[in-house]
Amino acid sequence: MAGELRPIPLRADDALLIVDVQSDFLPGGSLAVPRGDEVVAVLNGCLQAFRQAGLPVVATRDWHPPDHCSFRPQGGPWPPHCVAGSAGAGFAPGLQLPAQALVISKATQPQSDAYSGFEGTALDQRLRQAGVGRLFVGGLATDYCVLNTVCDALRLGYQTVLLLDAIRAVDVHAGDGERAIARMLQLGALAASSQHIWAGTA
Ligand code: VGL
Ligand code: ZN
Repeated sequence: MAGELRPIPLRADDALLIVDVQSDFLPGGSLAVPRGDEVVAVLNGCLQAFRQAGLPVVATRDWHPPDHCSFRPQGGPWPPHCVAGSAGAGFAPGLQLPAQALVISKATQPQSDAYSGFEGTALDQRLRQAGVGRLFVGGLATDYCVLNTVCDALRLGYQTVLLLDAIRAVDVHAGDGERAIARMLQLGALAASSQHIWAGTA
């Protein structure tokens, strides 16, 4: 993929979208994503480039009530995780989110889950208000919330750059992460490495 090797100059309509980089999804957390902690340093590099370019940053977070339908005691598939206001729901320690970052909480109601940051939130509206046309996406987990967020972004007409070094998969079934990446690229996401983001003007 030659496109991965070219530097990508940031544009005035770019935003960085960080998906669910929360303590419960890191090793030691209640729904740990293998090597999930490795995205923090990579995303900090991206945050620096976006800060330098004066471009917006959005962070989504899973923000569940204690009796959320996705939790095993309620018959859902997951161990309880990211309960609103709990330590595990906090952004990863070390993630250098700017004070002005837009935080989008999702899946906040007991009876419905939402893997996409666009589902049941004002994310699309807020991005349009800010004149955002292209999204650089990283975070957790590749095969759930990153996949669903990227699919919605593409459907809603955003150019979408998937930062391959800034995502990690749960891999409930071996290969889930790789299949999710293939699906996102097939739908039109562009693959890139955080190293190719260039904060200079085009
Ligand atoms: C996620 C499973 C359950 C995610 C959220 O952020 O990818 N995965 N809730
Ligand atoms: Zn969840």
